[in-house]
Amino acid sequence: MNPVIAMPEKSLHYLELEEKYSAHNYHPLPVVLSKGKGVYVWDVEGKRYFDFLSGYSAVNQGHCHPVILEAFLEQARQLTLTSRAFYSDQLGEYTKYITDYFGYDKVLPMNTGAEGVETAIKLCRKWAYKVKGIEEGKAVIIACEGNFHGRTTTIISFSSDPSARKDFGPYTPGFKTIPYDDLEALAAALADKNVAGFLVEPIQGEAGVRVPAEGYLAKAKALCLEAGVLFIADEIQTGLARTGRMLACDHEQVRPDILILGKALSAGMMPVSAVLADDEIMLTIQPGEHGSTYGGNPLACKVAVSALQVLKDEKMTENAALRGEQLRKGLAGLHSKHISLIRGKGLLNAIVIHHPDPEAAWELCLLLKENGLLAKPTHGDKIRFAPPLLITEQEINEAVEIIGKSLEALG
Ligand code: IF1
Repeated sequence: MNPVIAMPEKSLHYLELEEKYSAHNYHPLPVVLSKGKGVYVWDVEGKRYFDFLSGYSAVNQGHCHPVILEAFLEQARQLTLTSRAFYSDQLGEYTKYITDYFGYDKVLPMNTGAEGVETAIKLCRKWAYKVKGIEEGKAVIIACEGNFHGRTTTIISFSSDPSARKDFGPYTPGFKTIPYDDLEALAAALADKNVAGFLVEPIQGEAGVRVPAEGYLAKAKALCLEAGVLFIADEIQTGLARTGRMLACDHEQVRPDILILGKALSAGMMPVSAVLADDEIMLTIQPGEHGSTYGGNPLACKVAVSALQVLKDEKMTENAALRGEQLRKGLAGLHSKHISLIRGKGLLNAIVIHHPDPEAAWELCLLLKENGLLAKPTHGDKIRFAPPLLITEQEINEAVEIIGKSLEALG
C-alpha cells in the first residue's frame, strides 16, 4: 500500500505543496500536523497522536506549554529584536539566570544548535592561541565518529556520515575524529600538543541513541584535564532534563569546560542556543569578533528563562528518569521478535529493529502512525522514542500498547 495515495484529501493537499515548492532535503513521514498540546499533536483531519519525536528533543516541556507561551506572547507584544548594537532589559536578566542555573561565569547567546557548535569551535581555537599558547593556525579539535553536531560546512567537515558530507567539500581542516566511547583512542589523540579541545555528545543521538560505557565521560574529562585540553559537551539534544538529569554529563558529575545548549532551551518556540564557559575561555573573544543578528534577542531571552524555569517547576528531570525506566521496561515486556535492542537514558531511547525487510523500521513507523503514535526511523533500522518529558505513567502504558500492537501487525 502506498501511504501517500492512501492519505486523506486535506493532508494530501499540504503534502503535495511541500513536495512541489520546498527543497527535497527531507523525507518526512506522511502526516500533516496543524496543532500540538503537551505530549499530543493533531493532523489536519483532527486525528490525535502521541509525539514520540518531540521535535528532535526540542519540545521537552511539551507542545505549546501554557506558561512558556504566555511569556512568549507577553514579550512579543513588548519588544522582539534590538540587535546587539544596543542593550535590552531582557538579555542581562537571561544571562544572569542561565549562568546561575548551570554554574558558569558567562554565556554567549546564539540561535540554532549548529551556530552554538560553531561558537564553541571558535572559542576553543581562540583559547588555544591566547591562553594555551598553540601556534596560530595549528589548533586541533578532536571529535568522535558517528557524531552529529549540525549542518554547516565546518561541522560536516568532521562528520563520518557520507550523506552529510559527500559533495559538500572542500572541508575545513583542524579536526581529528576518533572512535566514540574509546578512551585509548582519546588518550592517543591527546598526545598531540596541538590539541585544543575534545568535542563530544554525552549520548550520540543521530547514531541511534548510542550510550557510552559507564565512566566514559568522567574518564574522558580527566584525560582532557591532564592534557590541558578543553572538554566541550554538545548537550543540544541530551541536555535540559531529557536523559533524566538536567545535563547528561551530570550522570557522571562531569562539568564541561564549554557547554553547548539548544533545542529545548526555547521549548520549541523558536531557535535559541547558548554556549556557556568561564571567563578564562569566554573573555578571549572580544567585541566584533563573533555574534549574530538574532542572538540574545529579547523574545528568545524571555522564552528561554521560562523554558528553564518550567523544567524545574514541573520536575521534568525526575519524570524523565521515572517514565524512561517505565518505557524501557514496557518495551522489553513486549517480548517482540522484531526488537533486537532497547537502549537509552531517561526519555531519550531507541529500539533496533530486527526484520528481514530492510524497510521494516519505516513500515513500523507507518503502522505506529495509523495507531496514533509518531516516531521516525534513523539509520535504517533504529527508531527513536523520545516523548515530551511531562508524559504520565498512564500515557506511557498506552504508548507501549500502541507499539506492541504495531509490532504485531508488522508480521
Ligand atoms: C535535522 C539527528 C536529532 C544535535 C546535536 C547539534 C545539532 C543537533 C547533538 C544541530 C541537531 C537534529 C537536527 C535534525 C535531526 C536532528 C537529530 F537525527 F540528526 F541526530 F535530533 F537526533 N548537536 N539535531 O542533535 O542543531 O542546528 O539543527 O538546531 O533535521 O537535521 P540545529
